[in-house]
Amino acid sequence: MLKPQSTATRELVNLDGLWNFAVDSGDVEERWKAPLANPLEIAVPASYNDLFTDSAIRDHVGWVWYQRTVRVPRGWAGERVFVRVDAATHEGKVFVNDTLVAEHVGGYTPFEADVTDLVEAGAEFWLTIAVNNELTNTTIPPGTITVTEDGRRQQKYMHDFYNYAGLARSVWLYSAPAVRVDDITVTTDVDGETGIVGYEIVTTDGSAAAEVRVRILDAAGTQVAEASGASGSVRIDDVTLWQPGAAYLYDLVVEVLSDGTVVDSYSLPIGVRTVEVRGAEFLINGIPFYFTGFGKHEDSPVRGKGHDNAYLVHDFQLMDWIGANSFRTSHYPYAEEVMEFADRHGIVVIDETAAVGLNLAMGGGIFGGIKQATFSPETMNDQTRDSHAQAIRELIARDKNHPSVVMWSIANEPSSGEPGAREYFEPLVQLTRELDPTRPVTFVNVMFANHEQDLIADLFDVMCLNRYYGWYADTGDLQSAEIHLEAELRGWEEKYGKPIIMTEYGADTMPGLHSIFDTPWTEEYQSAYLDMNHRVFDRIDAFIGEQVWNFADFQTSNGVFRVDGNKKGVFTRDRRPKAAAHKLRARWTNLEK
Ligand code: BDP
Repeated sequence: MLKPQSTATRELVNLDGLWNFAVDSGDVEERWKAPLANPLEIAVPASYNDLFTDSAIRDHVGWVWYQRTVRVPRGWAGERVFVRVDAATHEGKVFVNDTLVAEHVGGYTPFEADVTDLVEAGAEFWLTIAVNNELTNTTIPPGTITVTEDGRRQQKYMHDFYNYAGLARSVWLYSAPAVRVDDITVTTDVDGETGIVGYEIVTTDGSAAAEVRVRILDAAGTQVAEASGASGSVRIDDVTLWQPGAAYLYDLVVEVLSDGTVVDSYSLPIGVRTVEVRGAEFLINGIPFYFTGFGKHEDSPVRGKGHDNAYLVHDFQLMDWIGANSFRTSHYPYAEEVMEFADRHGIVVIDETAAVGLNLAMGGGIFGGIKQATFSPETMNDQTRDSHAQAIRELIARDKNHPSVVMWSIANEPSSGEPGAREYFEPLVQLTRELDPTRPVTFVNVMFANHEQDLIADLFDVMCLNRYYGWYADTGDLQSAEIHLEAELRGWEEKYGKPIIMTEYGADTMPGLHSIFDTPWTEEYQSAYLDMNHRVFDRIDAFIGEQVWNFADFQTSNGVFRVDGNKKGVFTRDRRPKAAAHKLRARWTNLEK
């Protein structure tokens, strides 16, 4: 799915700003048909939860309403007009005046509607977006809604981060010609000094009367290749590769011509690079790559998951400062601006779906809840898997052309040692490979499904493990933790012989708390914990990467287990370094792998 852009044939209006807002109380029917009564004002983009002082809004389970007027630019007569929502978490309905124009389930991927027939160039219309935050056993991520004794609906979920909701990314109005580029898929390869760019263009012109022309421009804007036809491949002599830490982007300019005139043009930044898993190595452009960096979150004070370009720039600056060359989009697809930034700055991304919390074993075990089978007709079932398949389709459709994305992660910490896991995952792995045969596929394995218990790891290319020896196990005893961690990693290495990445390891740390002993929560303990992990990683040959949990402290669901959120950040929630940040910087800026 193409991100809207302004080109010679397309125009773009950003609809961010202050909108009217109301929580659905169930007492007004067809709310979109009139201006919201007594609305609040709300910022878009932002999660709505932390903006207001009313806990009834923060804890609301169900629909909320966003509304504003939009004027269609007067020059758009004769063009197709679209409303595009970058994300509505977790379900969205879009209304133009009285008409429902789009519905979408899945909180972290975009959707759009062609509203041409309902609007007029130069005139205003009412745009209403209803957003629902409910998670059930058939949504991705899953959750359950319970009703308290006094009748309040409560949302429960099996993931750690707070269930922020609303319009956390931009909303757009854009114009495009009727005959236009609808989709582009690019794959790249390298032959000596020559780059090979394979492309497939889908146009809206069913009759295929229009011609397609493709040109590649280098970073200076000089044309280096051209071709015609909706699919094919072109060669770039003396290619400059996209490399980790040394990004280089070409522009793939796609033009649709009708009777020799350009009727649409779209320009896609592309990077030429290869990715391959060979033995226990992860090769980017044929060179073994060692991942350093973090599992991140889209999370900041007040905005919740609201995309913010200031945090975007600052977070990447901090990653650069600390020597991180990569991150995982734990635990959902991030804003497209983040992916484009990674492309431009040579940061490597493991791109994850929102399939987090497919795990009822953990809830039953640790938190004392009722033990339920994760995979069963009443819990994660065929419908859950259908939603999961859709989440994979939409992630790949959106992110397939980003050179920074080197691997798909289709789930975080599912209950992969439970009966039914293999039946659930096998078709999803197959689907991912069909949709994108060029990138390795992984899932992120939970501590309770080690190499002896896990039932699905062999389906994947890279073993991504989350391990908390010294935190959730062997708490405060780093000597035992070191022995147990090494024993397990050797077990994985011997059993599968595939590359291993530690995608999560971390210790909650209260900034300012100190001790001369191995005392959990102190800044010294976080550093000692990381050192212990690193000693072990450096002893394992199949080890190809380390991503600390987490880049920054982040907000979690209500409950007694966290004090104001998860404190495993190497940076605080407002991005100040804890002592461990300096430790990591010393390691990662000197790492020879
Ligand atoms: C892992 C999860 C992650 C949590 C982390 C933790 O993947 O989302 O935040 O543990 O407990 O299980 O800190």
